[in-house]
Amino acid sequence: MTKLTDDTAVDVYYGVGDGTFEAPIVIPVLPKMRDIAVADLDGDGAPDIAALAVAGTMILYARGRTFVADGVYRSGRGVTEIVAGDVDGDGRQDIVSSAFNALAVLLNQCP
Ligand SMILES: [Ca+2]
Ligand SMILES: [Ca+2]
Repeated sequence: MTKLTDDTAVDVYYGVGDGTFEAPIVIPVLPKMRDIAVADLDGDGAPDIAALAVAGTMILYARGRTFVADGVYRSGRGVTEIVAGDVDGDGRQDIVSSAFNALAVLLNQCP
């Protein structure tokens, strides 16, 4: 489970299994973050994070109980929201973000 703390970090709360959560893991992201999407982007079964910020979309892959950044992709001016879904029907989760007057589509190329 994730929650935006401010515009520079994402908090991840792992569930204990009884309706409560462990202390959050704080993950620094690009400044002026606007939205996040959670999906398994590399197909390993663990949910990853795509964080949309003014400077672009930052991909963070889950590795155990931490997240590893793997690049920033341009997303357009005036970004607002981001979602994950299989846009091209190949079985891999893609990313779509909205900006002032455009959509950015990141087609997942993970093998
Ligand atoms: Ca994953
Ligand atoms: Ca896809």
